[in-house]
Amino acid sequence: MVRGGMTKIISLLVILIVGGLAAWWLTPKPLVNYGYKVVNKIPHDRGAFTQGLLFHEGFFYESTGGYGTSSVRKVQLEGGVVRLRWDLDASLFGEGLTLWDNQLVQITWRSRKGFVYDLDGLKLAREFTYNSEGWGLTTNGVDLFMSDGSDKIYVLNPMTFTNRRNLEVHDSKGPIKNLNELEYIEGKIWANIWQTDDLVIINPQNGRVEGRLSLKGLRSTQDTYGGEDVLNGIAYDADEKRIFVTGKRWAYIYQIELERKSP
Ligand SMILES: [Ca+2]
Repeated sequence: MVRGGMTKIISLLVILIVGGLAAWWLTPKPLVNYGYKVVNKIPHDRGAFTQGLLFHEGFFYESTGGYGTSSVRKVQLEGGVVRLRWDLDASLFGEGLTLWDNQLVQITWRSRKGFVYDLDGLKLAREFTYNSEGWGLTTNGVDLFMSDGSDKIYVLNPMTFTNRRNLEVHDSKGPIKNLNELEYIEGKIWANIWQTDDLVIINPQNGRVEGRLSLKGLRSTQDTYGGEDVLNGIAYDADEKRIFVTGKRWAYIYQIELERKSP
């Protein structure tokens, strides 16, 4: 009898613990709000209408937009000197940029045309097409993630550029639209929200926004900027865990550290 009673109690405890863990696991975690601290700033070409930014082995690689001003660039960290530059045809508007298998992949805004460059010398290796506007681009090394200004992130095969699945980016209040430049950082997708000072941190499995970073005040501390010259451009140095952000025609690329605000 005693043994039977103990078994029942243990069973009940196991059910309670497993149930509690399941409930905890399934309940959406509250969104974490972050502020920032500037720890370094690097000069940035005021002619660069930044649409894509990444960091690799001591250099930034940058895609710039505008008709007649679109390019892909290799930019030195020290002093922000542009070391290599490939200009796009004036009919094309450069957008997101990522590095996959030692090649740079660049998309364009409305022409549904993308380009692959050899990292060495920024030589054009091949072109590809896709079926949406192109805004931001990043990778986790397995998939490409592409935004188009909506709340969707297209998950693409990096070799064929065909669609594997879509993420619908949302928080507890609904869809998050205007997703722009992207960066894959420590298992999450970071995205600029066009025309705002906010970045969102997205779960790449389900599209849920898990964090929001306000960069309010970052650009007002520097030169004045035109209406289009919004925050855009996130790069991550995975080796030294450095986060860099900039904007279109901004005077600086900022290295920042996050400060958790709430909860
Ligand atoms: Ca980026």
